[in-house]
Amino acid sequence: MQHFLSVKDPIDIQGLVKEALLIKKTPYADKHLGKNRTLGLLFFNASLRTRLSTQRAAQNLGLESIVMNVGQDGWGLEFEDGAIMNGNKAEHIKEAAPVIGQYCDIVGVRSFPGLENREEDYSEQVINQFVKHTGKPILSLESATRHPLQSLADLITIEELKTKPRPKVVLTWAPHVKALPQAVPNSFAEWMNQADVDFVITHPEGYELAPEFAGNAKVTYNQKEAFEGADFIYAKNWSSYKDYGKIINSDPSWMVTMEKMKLTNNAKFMHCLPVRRNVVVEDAVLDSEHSVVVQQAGNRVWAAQTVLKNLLLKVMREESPYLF
Ligand code: AN0
Ligand code: CP
Repeated sequence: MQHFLSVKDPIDIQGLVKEALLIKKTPYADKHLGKNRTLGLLFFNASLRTRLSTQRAAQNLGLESIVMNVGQDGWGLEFEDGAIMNGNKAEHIKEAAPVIGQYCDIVGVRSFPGLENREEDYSEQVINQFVKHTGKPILSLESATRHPLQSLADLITIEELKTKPRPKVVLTWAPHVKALPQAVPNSFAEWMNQADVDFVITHPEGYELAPEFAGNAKVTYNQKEAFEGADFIYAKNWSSYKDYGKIINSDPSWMVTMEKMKLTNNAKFMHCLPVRRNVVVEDAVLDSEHSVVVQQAGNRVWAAQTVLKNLLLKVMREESPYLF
């Protein structure tokens, strides 16, 4: 694995999940792997889980981490090639990224989409420019269109909790007060389409995900029908891809309720968090045995640790091929 940006980077996702479950059992087995190495974590947006779980994962590997809220504390960064920088952007990515690359062995980047220009967001300009100019492995901490560390943690959670070889997994759109990215559902769909699950997506009309992410998943506008016999319900809000970045429907009847959970096969309720109670999902579900959101967030450590270990091994192999 050269970088970790999408489901396409790991060679074998089932192997990665197995490795993560082993690391969860023996978290300090690789405590010396990261000696004298540094992970940089750059945040253009807020975070609780990604920031803390990735730092904890680094710590378990003996890696130092340095964290910067670049969106808040750094110089305004320019990403356009050939820009005349007479506005409010003080520094170009062409200098900033290789400078950061000299301080770090691996660099994590969180950068949400602007939700105004679909082509620009889906070109993944920000994370791709870090890939191009940093000279070090790049770890996505949620980019404009994907959140692969979340999806790996989700797959680990499904693997731990499934009660049959091929569970029914339902991704359901749910209401929200703000226009949110498609990154989490895109990524979840991309990973589920590669996993051994019966995958169904349900949302109101107009919330279709980009075809390259929805893939061959079954899609239905009938939420209740989707819930029938489900083993996992994964709720998430997203803004429209078609009418880009817009809230075209915030129908509260799409909230996940206990009544709807009764249609399922005693399903586990999943959400990447943060979640707005009684908007996305009602208290009764989050406070019930159905909810596995805390365990799911816990698995972010093992997802990050597994990916960091693989990136670190790749760096070490390249530096000293005779050692391997
Ligand atoms: C973000 C999103 O929907 O992409 C981050 C989720 C991990 N959520 C919010 O902004 C509420
Ligand atoms: N799920 C997730 O990525 O949470 P944070 O935004 O708090 O990092």
